[in-house]
Amino acid sequence: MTGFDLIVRGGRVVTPQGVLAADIGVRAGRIAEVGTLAGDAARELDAAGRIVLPGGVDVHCHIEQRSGMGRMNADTFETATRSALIGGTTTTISFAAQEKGERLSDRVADYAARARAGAMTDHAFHLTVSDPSVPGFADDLNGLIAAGHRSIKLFTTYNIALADRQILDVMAVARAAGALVCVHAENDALIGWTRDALLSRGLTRPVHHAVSHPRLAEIEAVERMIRFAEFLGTPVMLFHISTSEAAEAIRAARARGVPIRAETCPHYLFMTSDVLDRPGIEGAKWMCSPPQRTEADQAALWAALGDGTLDLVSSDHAPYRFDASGKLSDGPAAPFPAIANGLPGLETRMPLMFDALAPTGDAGLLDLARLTADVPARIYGLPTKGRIAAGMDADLVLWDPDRQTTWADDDLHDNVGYNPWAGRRLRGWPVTVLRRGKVVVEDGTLRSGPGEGRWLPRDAIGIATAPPSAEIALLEATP
Ligand code: DUC
Ligand code: ZN
Ligand code: ZN
Repeated sequence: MTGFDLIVRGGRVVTPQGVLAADIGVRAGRIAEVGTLAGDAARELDAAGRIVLPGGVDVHCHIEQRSGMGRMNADTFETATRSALIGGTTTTISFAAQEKGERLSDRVADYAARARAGAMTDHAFHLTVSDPSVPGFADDLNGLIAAGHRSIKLFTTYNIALADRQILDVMAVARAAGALVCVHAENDALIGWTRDALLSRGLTRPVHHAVSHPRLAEIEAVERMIRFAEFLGTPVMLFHISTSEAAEAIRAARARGVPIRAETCPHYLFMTSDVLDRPGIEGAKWMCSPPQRTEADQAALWAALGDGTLDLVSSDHAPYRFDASGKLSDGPAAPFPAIANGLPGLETRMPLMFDALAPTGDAGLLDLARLTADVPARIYGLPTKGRIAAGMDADLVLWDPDRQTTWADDDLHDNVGYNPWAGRRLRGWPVTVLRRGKVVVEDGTLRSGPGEGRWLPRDAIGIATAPPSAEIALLEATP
């Protein structure tokens, strides 16, 4: 069969086999063939001079969600996912966040309905568990996992933190049911103690937020979650790693076979905590948890991405406007604990990573596809996403490798109203974006509408369980 719906012709195509001069034939929304294609097509896209990458897969973004501090995101599914598409990301995993006392399945139904109406990206949800004491919780969770929601999010801090015992309970359910447990790992006591010590000394500005999240808070909680994963043999994903010591703990755990995976984010790779040190409350725009760290941490995180200690780069898109609806809801002189945490990142993740990695040649392009699309899709159980290969969804991004941009404060397409990367110069731009073979961004202009994205049920995650500790093995052998 030769006739294609679409041929993307003549690009440098980044495939798992290497960077190829090739055409891509698309049929019924899927990649039918990659190679030199003589056949005809209903439509052709000229990719000469373009680098063709798989659509970005952003597996950690907060969309239309109430935070643990009770603040509503600035973005709806429509505004967040339009900015994702324009930035070269075609698949998102955001959160269905249980609030205390409610059934998780009710909350999932609510998020699913809103995403179905608004999302332009293909999408899935992490199940955020904040209250496992709700009657019937384990049955509810098992039912949701069986229905295709195969990742769970837990916190060790904030007012939605679970106790260690509850974390173990959820990890045990996840192991048996085949789900991945994702953890925001920071020690709550170290943060609370340090925060109160700062406040009692009148140290309340955004720059003090970084001090209030000590490196040891991340290190301790990461080490504890590694031990929990090791004890039960449960696959665990550690979110937004920011310190060299945490990366080192993950490296050691992986070497002894613990089923641990981990991610970092652009704001840890390209920013330091200096971003918080601005006059007045301006630094609030850059406040996130964990906070940005040091240049030495940046180097350690890049090394960890290079040697496979860290698996992927997500955005942790957490959008709040710099006004009374968001960051400044407690006023323009709010102390740092009253300021919502998070930065927008759905639109900026791929261009930042392209700018950093593409100049290093084919190896850099392969790393780029691996860290931003392929590995995220494999880990989270999205078999048709993240790769340019026959049989995969035709989620393709045509990059102009030479186009230079300097970001301004008002040029993103989310609903946040500022760009934390304003002033940054970049080389490389996602000019054309296809989602399942449809052109959804054409030379920077959106050609998609609300509700065109599809929910992606997941049959299995991509990480095997590991043999548990001797004590658990004994328990499992005891009827
Ligand atoms: N930290 C989080 O854990 N989530 C959202 C944003 C942030 O800064
Ligand atoms: Zn987090
Ligand atoms: Zn997050």
